[in-house]
Amino acid sequence: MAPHGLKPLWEVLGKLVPPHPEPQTEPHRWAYGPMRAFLAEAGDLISAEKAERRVLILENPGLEGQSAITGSLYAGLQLVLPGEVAPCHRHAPSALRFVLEGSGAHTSVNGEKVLMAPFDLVLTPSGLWHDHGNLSEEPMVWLDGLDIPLLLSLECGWAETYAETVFPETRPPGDTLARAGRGLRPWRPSQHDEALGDQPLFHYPYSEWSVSLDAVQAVESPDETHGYKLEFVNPKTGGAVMKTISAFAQRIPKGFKTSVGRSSAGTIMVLCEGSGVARVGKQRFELSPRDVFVVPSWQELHFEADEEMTLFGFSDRATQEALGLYRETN
Ligand code: 1HN
Repeated sequence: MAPHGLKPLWEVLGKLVPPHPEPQTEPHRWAYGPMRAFLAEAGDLISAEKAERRVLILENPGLEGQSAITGSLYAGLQLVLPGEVAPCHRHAPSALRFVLEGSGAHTSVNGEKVLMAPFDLVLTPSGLWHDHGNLSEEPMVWLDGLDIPLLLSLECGWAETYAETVFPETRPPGDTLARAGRGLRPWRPSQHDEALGDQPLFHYPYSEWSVSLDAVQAVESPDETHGYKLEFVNPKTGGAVMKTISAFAQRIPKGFKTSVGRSSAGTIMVLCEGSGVARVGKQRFELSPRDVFVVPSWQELHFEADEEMTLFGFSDRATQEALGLYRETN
């Protein structure tokens, strides 16, 4: 049969439709120090402009050769040195940046510069023009998260480069946050706002999201499974920050041990501040600030905070929710 393009289902049925998720994705932790050293070496070898994006891919050991950190998501560590530009392009995949080091470099989204500081979340949603630049004096390092493996599986991606290196400035820096952040929106959306579709906000600064965590922590006792956990939302839809990717902030108080939880969303997490242990399936990760780790779908996760832990995470939960597939237990 094989030469005729036919295969017996009964030999693979159990693998195709397992009773619960059986991800190829493995629990894994990338310690920041070694990653940063390799990235610095890349900085000596190639410019951001020549590379187009100077990035080290965080490839999951269970997904070798796939440039994927989970079945549906890609992650990479990007370096933009002082004075550099990463040229303008746009593409079907949606991207988020989570800043790990440096202050004052920018991503420009459709000509609006977002000035970045440590632990800021910045979005470049599907189809919007974006370039990066660093007019500060320090190297800038961030974690990129994109839905590339998802789009590859759908075989629906596309990309274009812009005719110039940098998109012309359309709005002053900080404009997106002023117009669509802090619970406000324009009474009458401008043409510019409309060009952004369902994505009015690109910037979720740490100076704002950490205050929200502090506030809930001050009045509530921690959830057994999650400690304190807040989801970043798109103010226009009230839903996940992007159509395919969800993002959240989490706090585990000093000395707290969470009970075991699991969800169907493959999740990438970053420890921002504090220290402690994340147990993911059979793995035990001792975490230092800026370490990245992955929690594959349906793997048990729990935390033990030695010092108060502040974490950031993103996942394909938005995709799964949109398709009615998301599940969690605790
Ligand atoms: C991309 O556009 C960026 O804009 C980073 O910084 C990583 C990986 C694959 C495809 C596009 C960026 C990317 C990417």
